Amino acid sequence: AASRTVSATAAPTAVEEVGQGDVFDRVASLSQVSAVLGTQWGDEGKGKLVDILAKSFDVVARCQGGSNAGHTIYNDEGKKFALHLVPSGILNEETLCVIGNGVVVHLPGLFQEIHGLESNGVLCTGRILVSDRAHLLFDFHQVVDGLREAELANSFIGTTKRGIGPCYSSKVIRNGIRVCDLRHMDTFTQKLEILLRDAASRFEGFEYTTDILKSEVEKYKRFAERLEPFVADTVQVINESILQKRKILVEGGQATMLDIDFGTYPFVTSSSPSAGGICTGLGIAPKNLGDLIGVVKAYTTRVGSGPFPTEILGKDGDLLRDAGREFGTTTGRPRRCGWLDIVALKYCCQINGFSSLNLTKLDVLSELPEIKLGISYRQTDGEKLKSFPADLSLLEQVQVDYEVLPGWNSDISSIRKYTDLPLAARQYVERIEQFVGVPIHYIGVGPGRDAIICK
Ligand code: 2SA
Ligand code: GDP
Ligand code: MG
Repeated sequence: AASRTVSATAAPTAVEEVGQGDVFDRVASLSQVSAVLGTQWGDEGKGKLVDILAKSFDVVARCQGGSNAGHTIYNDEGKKFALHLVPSGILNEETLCVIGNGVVVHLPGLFQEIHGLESNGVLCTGRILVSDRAHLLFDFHQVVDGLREAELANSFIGTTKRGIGPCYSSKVIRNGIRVCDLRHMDTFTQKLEILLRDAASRFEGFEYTTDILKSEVEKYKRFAERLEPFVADTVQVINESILQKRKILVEGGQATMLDIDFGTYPFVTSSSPSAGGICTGLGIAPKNLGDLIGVVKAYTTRVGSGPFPTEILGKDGDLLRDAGREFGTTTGRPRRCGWLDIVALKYCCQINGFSSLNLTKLDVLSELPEIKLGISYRQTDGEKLKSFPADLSLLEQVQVDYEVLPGWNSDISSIRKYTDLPLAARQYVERIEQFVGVPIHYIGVGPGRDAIICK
């Protein structure tokens, strides 16, 4: 492919009132229970949209995942916050933040995050609730995550090593420890001993002694006390809020292509980042779900291993990574970059039934002379695939058909009205809408809170 020049985007600026009226009008009309979900392989910019929408919601809730998530948001002064477990509504003082039953909670990480926020003037106590049904993720889960990855050698998944898979494994095999277990330290100790012994018998490199158990239990006795004011029956809180007509925004972590069922298994995370995870991870009945907003990056990134049909390898991929500052929010890993994959996006829209989309990082494409959309997959014999394949050996070999669109060659980061976007940028947006059949209501043109266009 021809080499392209792309440059870094402007740093976020403070909120400008100009042009924001449209955003607030649109946001105010969202359903009582709405959700923001990732549509690709994560890092689409979910955190930014949740932070913007939070102003119009009473509650922001996470339903799955854990501190593998990295959601980057900026306050009005342009100060950056990277959130992992704390919902992205936390910068809006009026918002109650809920960590639902479907989330796996690493308490040392949660307290560190809360400390970081509070030392930056963001009040957390009394504003964050943690489900008593959520599973606890221990340091040993993180060790096991690393040992499993090492054991996989060249076929490693590329996890964040935050212990996510091992913790959900405990949950599903039914020997996990939940937040409510912190109220019974005797049974907590017995349960933890079983988990640690189990890990030691499975992994040669895993050390277990009674002293290790004792010190972990002592640590958790202190955590239990600290956590108590945050613990709640969030299923009750959420459903009571629904009855009281309070507005609830669900914040997805990761994305559908990393979903344990729908993603590129086994190169996925261990939870359900798609629509189903909202119901199972918070106890919200399907009939109460309203607007589901899918967040789509204007190109694709993926961090970790696994097939990526529209990946741009070499120098051009590096240029896109630099322009979009595509490095992991949690691990700092460089993200793999590629063109927008319409086949995967259509599959994702089918699964989630989005009411609208937020196209993000359109500004990052500004200096490309031409932009490609991956519109269909062909097998090696030339036959077109009808849907996104389950079989990775097939997916790894597909040839992608591209539609090539002209670039717009101008900086769009300060544009706030859809009609002010260059024609080629609007054509790109509208072509995506045509392909997927879901309207794009929001367009991101920069990382700052104000850098959003309503369509
Ligand atoms: P895990 O740790 O078991 O959930 O990893 C399994 C796969 O899921 C991917 N995954 C992610 N992909 C993108 N972003 C994520 N969050 C961080 C971020 C990632 C980071 O915001 O940048 O900092 O590296 C995230 N979390 C999990 C992971 O890469 C594996 O492919
Ligand atoms: P999330 O995990 O989906 O919340 O996304 P991340 O925070 O991991 O990664 C998205 C990155 O893109 C963050 O650094 C955001 O600040 C940034 N970002 C979000 N929207 C835009 C946008 O429209 N333009 C640009 N240039 N950056 C954006
Ligand atoms: Mg992220």
